[in-house]
Amino acid sequence: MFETITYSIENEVAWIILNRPDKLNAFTEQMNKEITKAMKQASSDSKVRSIVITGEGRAFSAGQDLAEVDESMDHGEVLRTRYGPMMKQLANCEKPVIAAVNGVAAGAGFSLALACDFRLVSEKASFVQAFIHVGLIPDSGNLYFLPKLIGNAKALELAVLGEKIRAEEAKELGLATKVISHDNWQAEVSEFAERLASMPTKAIGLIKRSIQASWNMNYVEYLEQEAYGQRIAGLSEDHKEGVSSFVEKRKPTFKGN
Ligand code: T3D
Repeated sequence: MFETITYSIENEVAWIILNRPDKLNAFTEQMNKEITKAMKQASSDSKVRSIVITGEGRAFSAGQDLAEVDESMDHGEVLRTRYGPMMKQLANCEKPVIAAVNGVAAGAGFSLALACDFRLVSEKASFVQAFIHVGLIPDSGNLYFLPKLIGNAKALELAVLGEKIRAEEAKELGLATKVISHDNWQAEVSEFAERLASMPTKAIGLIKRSIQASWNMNYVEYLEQEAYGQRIAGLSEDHKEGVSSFVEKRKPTFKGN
């Protein structure tokens, strides 16, 4: 069904694995489309409660496949028709999305990791704003997320200088949720993703929406948005289960509804 990625579900976690390891999982048009389709599938599948995006081999993704780039390319159109739909599909996802950054994340590969909700970073991983080295600006939402995460000055520094950021520095900057040693990589990523998959899925979606909404609202508008979100969360089965389990002094079993 997919050629440039693999897609599988295990323990309510959807795994989207970028699968062009000999090209460091660089994006082709087909790969953009397949990631968009896989994200759509995972978002709408009720059996999926968290999503992991990672790379096969030694890289997360080296960004746009430069072998595909030629002078006739309208870069604005490429963003509108290929990267934009992929990033919007990710932004619209109500489930938690983890970038499991197993190796280098460069150019639009860095952007993809930034658009996820969590970044689990291997001790072998690195981030590169490679765009400047090919005379482009960071794209695919990169400069939308990066200043919010690490501040304007540092975002500008990374974007202009294009230097490689190693895992520990990424953690210090606030880019990484957690740095994971190579030996424990698969086990810790699975454990984190499964932990998210066992949480109140609707509340997580509403937390994502609330944070997104807060960027475009004043405080009073936000309080109304919050009341709307809390009403929906308060109607969920997981809310009932959370309260009952507390009163009954037992561990809750959340089912995502
Ligand atoms: O129109 C638009 O606007 C499109 C959107 C663009 C967004 C972008 O992403 S622009 C930025 C594109 N990406 C880059 O410029 C990164 C290019 N790659 C690198 O700088 C380095 O490869 C890395 C820093 C990522 C990793 O370095 P290293 O030393 O670990 O690996 P390497 O030896 O450079 O690469 C290994 C192989 O992967 C190599 O192929 P070979 O020689 O073994 O056959 C290399 O050519 C290939 N590769 C790496 N990156 C890309 C790539 N092939 C195609 N496209 C790549 N981006």
